[in-house]
Amino acid sequence: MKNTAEYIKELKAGNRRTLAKIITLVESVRPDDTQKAREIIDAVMPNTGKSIRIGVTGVPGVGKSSFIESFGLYLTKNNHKVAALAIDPSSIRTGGSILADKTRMDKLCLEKNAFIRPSPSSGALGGVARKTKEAMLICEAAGFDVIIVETVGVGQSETTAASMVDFFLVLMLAGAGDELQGIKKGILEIADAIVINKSDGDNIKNADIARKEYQNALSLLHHESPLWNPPVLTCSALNSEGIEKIWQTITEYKKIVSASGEFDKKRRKQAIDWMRFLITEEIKERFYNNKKVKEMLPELTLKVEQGLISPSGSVDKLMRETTG
Ligand SMILES: Nc1nc2c(ncn2[C@@H]2O[C@H](COP(=O)(O)OP(=O)(O)OP(=O)(O)O)[C@@H](O)[C@H]2O)c(=O)[nH]1
Ligand SMILES: [Mg+2]
Repeated sequence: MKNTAEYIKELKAGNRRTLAKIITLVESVRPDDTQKAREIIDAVMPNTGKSIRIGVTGVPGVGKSSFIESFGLYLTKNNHKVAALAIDPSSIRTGGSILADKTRMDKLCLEKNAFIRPSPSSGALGGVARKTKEAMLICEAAGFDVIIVETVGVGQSETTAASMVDFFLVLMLAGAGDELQGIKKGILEIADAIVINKSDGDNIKNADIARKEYQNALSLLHHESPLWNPPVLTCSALNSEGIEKIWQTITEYKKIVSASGEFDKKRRKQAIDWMRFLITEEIKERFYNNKKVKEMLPELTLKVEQGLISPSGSVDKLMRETTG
């Protein structure tokens, strides 16, 4: 097995096998692997951050994988190095679904300037997101300048994905007149752009109607950045139409918010939020793994259930054991 210094050297040189291997270390549950991963990430931190990080979300079937294929190919043709990562805490990724993704991204998979990594295996959102976030940093250290983080629109995964990217893209479909129904509350607020996919064939007209409706809906909302009005665009991932416009929109956004200092400010805030989140996770883990807590918790739970001790009283008891 290679030592950390060798890994770091090969990673910085852009070695893809090393990149994949290090992400495997990040995803591993073995403490010695995670320790090694942590050392590598710390060592390459100065080499990270030089990418544009793009989140892509949308309901199952909206065309996320097809979009990333099309968008990714456009970017590699324009001399970008593209990494596509995923956060998918909801499903256990079987061989089958990875295969399905790979076939949907079969051309992008073959590109030497593209790197596709399916979601770390399912688990709590926080854990899955941590691994994806670290994979992102590692890809940046390997010289990837566009990082795409895909997430399926379930649970809290969109807000988590949005909190680790610079630009958040929400893919939508043109519906049958009730476009604004069934959209998860809050999703429009965090979108930096909405893209109506499958704008092709008979669907072009509907997509255009949907575009106008969403644009109206968005104009009523308050975007996080005062300098940016999130646009609504249409595209066909299948026919690779409308893709260039999306990239232009993202680069335009980056230009505007970089000039005002917002870009860096948002990243700094994300880093601090992330640290706080990890602290909370770490404390929880240590608490529940504490020997005394493990011993006392079942009995205290029973007592709370029977009304023999108050919930806060039981917490006091447990805290005294762990924090002295
Ligand atoms: N007509 C048309 N079909 C599309 C387009 N994009 C994707 N599709 C089709 O829609 C289906 C779903 O596409 P995917 O790319 O797998 O969608 P997804 O959002 O990744 O789906 P999940 O991975 O299940 O969340 C596939 O049959 C695609 O061929 C498009 O632009 N136009
Ligand atoms: Mg997919």
